[in-house]
Order: sequence, then structure tokens, then C-alpha cells
Amino acid sequence: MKVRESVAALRKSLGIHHPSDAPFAGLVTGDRYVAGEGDILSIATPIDGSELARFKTASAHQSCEAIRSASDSYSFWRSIPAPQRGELVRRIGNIAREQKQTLAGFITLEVGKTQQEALGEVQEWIDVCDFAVGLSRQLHGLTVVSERSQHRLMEQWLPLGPVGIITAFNFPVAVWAWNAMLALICGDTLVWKPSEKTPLCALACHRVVQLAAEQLDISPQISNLVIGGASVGQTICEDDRIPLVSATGSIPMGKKVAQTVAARLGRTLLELGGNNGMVISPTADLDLALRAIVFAAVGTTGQRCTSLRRLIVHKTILERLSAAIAESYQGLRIGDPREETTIIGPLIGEHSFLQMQEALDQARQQGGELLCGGDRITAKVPPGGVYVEPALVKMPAQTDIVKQETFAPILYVMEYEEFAQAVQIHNDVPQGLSSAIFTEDMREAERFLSVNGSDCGIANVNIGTSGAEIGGAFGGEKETGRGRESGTDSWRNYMRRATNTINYGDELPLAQGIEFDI
Ligand code: UN1
Repeated sequence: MKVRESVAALRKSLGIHHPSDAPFAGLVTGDRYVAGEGDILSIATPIDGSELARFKTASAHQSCEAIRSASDSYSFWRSIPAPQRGELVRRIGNIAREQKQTLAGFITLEVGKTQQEALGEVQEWIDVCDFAVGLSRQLHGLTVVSERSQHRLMEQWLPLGPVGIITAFNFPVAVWAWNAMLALICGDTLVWKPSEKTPLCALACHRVVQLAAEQLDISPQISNLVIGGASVGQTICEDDRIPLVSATGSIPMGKKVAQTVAARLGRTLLELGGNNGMVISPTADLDLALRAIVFAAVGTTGQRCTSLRRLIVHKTILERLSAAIAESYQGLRIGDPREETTIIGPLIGEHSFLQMQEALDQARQQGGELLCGGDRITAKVPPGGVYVEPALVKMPAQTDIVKQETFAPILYVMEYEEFAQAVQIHNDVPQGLSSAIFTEDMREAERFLSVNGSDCGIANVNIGTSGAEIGGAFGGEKETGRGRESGTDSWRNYMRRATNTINYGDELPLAQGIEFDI
């Protein structure tokens, strides 16, 4: 089936009605589709570069309509009891379950993910729905003993307002869902600016929310979608009706978002670049480590924030492990992600290939030795797509290039002698998202997780850097940004805390023992 026909079939499964030759609407407020006033955006599949769809993007001015819609529906949505808001999210999760294949199909076409990874991404949405439904019955605050007699102190968590969500191309469904599902149960409404590379996935996700809202006769205006460029993001960041902007993407983009939102004292939740490292101790179970390394380094074609980019290996096993990785790379099935046996699909575009080549050039100039890969593949892959052999490069410790995140499958291997040196090399990068150690030495494992160990938001033992479950809080330190999404208490980001003191006595004692007689 040609890609345009696949898009039409997928749209039909979700009931996205649209005349096939007209561009898609760039603005969707609830169930109202509005042609954008901005440029035409042509979406090509990374599979073979052919056009999937065209969008008439929204102008910055039109993003205000989406913000108004989210803002107008907020007072209604925040007044619904949280467990009933959870019911909407339960329905969303049910539809995502029923439509798992269809939704994964959009991801494969638009991002080039393999079927397994695309299905996994939809599963991440379903999982976060289940988690959010449970949470909708336990958005709890603390009570605190009061220093004053016949007084009670307590905290309540209350809805925050319309939340701005800015997402990247590489997880067009799951990362939106982490934010949107929690924000919805917390009583917040949504304004979403997806990546300009993945508006079809966004339309599909938005459609699922609409369908669930229809089932419960809830105004779909609680969810709003704006397809457009940086000016749309800028408008969302500047608008003080949006108390929280959650943004995923590059570090320069995140800095801009942080500064713009901070200028009006708004809140941000930022998940930016990662440059994730793994320490391999001489005691490591190397068979286990090898599988974890390969999945983390080449899965999603090295285009996850959590992808493994730096391997810090004890010098006694470096050669053996590098040879095993190189051998395993020879057998990787790279090609059309629509084929079930493919485990590595294309890069998102030509630009990524150029960045990959530039990084490899710099690595060579900085003393690196290419152990394998790095070339473009043209045989037995769809013409027009950018397919690459994952690269393995032996590097001297701490060159400039290893401190940069390149969104492509390049794994730098470095050696260490002492454990403390491994940790030092590991932490000596500006980013701090995910990390791992492979060791059978309990002390090393604990030290890696301790205050003197990994400085990342995620630190794992005997598993890879990528593929986190939704139940854990997800996010990083340093230039990776701030805040946590998805699991444990991340829901608090989407609420405001009110501290209440209640006096049920007949006196008015003052705190700190102050006397104030009038
Ligand atoms: C991302 O790359 O932005 O842990 C998110 C993982 C996935 C999420 C990645 N669950 O790799």
C-alpha cells in the first residue's frame, strides 16, 4: 500500500473525516477544525521521503484561539470531581487500546519507528492512562499538627489552569500522553503544539480524546491542538493564561522556553537533551550488558532522549566487549519499518544524517577510531529514506564531541581503570538524563546510585538507559532541564498547592506566640 493510502485508511479507522486533496487544519479547538492562516506544511514519511499529508499551519494569532478555548473550558473542567475526570481518561485509554494498531501505524509512517517500538509507544499511553485513572482517586494532601490549640493545618492540591504542551518528533504520542493524561485528571485543560514533523500523530491522539469526550458528553474544548512553528510555541510561552508549559526537545529550545515563561513568572517542566552513559565493570555479566547496550544505542535509530551514547568500559574488557558489539551490529536488520522483522528504521531526515557525519568527522579529528558503521545504506532499503549503519567509535576520555548529544546512532566507547574515574568520566557532560551501570559488585552498584555516583535523574543497575516504565518519575538534571513527568508524584506539577489553617476554637491565638491586643 502506498503511504497516502495508508494515511487514508488509518484516518478512516479513527473517523477523521477530511477531503483527501485539501490540506489538514492547523488549528483544532475541541471538535472545531480551522484551516490555518500560516504556511503550508508538507509532511513526508522518513520511510521513503514521500508526502504523507499537507497542513495549513496556524498563525501565532490563531494559537490565541486555542488558548482561549482551553481557558474558557477550564472553569467547567476544574469543577468536575477528579474521579469523574478519571472516567474520561479511562475511556481515552480504552479507545487507545482498541485502536492500538491504528495509532502505531501513524507513528511508523510519520516517525519511521519499527512496529514493535510504535506499538510500545502506544502501550506507554495506555499505561499512563491506567496510572492516571488510579491517581484520580488519590490526589491527596497532607494534614499537619498545628502549634495552636483547636486549629488544623492542611494542604490541598487544586487544579492549575490550561497547560501548554510542546512535544518532539521522537515520542509524538507517549510524551504528550504523560503530560496530557495527568493534566486532565488534575483538572487542567490542554493546548498542544506537537512537532512540525508529527502533526498526523497529534491529530490521531486528539481524535481519541474527542471520541472519549463524546461518549461522556463532555465539551471537547478541554483539548486543543495547534500545528505550527516556533511562533506558535512562543505565543503559548508568553501567554499568562497558561500557568505551566511542559516542553520536550533540544536544549536551546528549552532555554528559550524557560526564559520566556520565567519572564512572566510562569512554571516550566522541561525534558531536554540527554547524553546518556553506561559504566561496564570488570565483573559485569557481559551477555546481559551486550543486549542492553545494543537496544539502548540503536533502538529508535538512536533518536531517544534516553539513547545510550557513551560506554565507559573497564580497560580489561574493552576490546572483548567492543568486538562483541561490532559483531552484533553486523546482524542488525535495518530497513523499512513496515516490515515486521525490521529492528532499525530510518533516521527522521537528511539533516540528522548530516549531523551524524559531522559528529563522526569531529570524533576522528579528536582522536577517535571508528570501529564499525557510520555509512549510509542504500541497498535493500526504500529509496528516499535515510538508513544508516550504527557507528561504534573508540574515543580517548573526555573529548568535546562526547559531551554533545547527536540525535543519531553513534556510540562512543571510552576506557577506565578505577571506579571513581568511571564516575568522573560519566558525569563530565552538561546533560543529566539517564545512566546505567553493569556490575555484579554490590558496592559498585550502590556507589553508582549514591551521592557520589551518577548525577542523572535516572540511574539504573544491570539494565539499559532507555525504555523506562511510566510508573517512575521521568526527567533529568543539569541541561536536561527540570522537573519530572509521568510516574510517582509528577502529578503535582499540574496542580497548585493551597495551605489551609482552620480555627475551630473560640479564641484567636497568633502563631509564634505573638501578643496583639486591641
Ligand atoms: C524520550 O526519548 O523523549 O525511557 C522519551 C524511554 C521511553 C521514553 C523516552 N519510555 O526510552
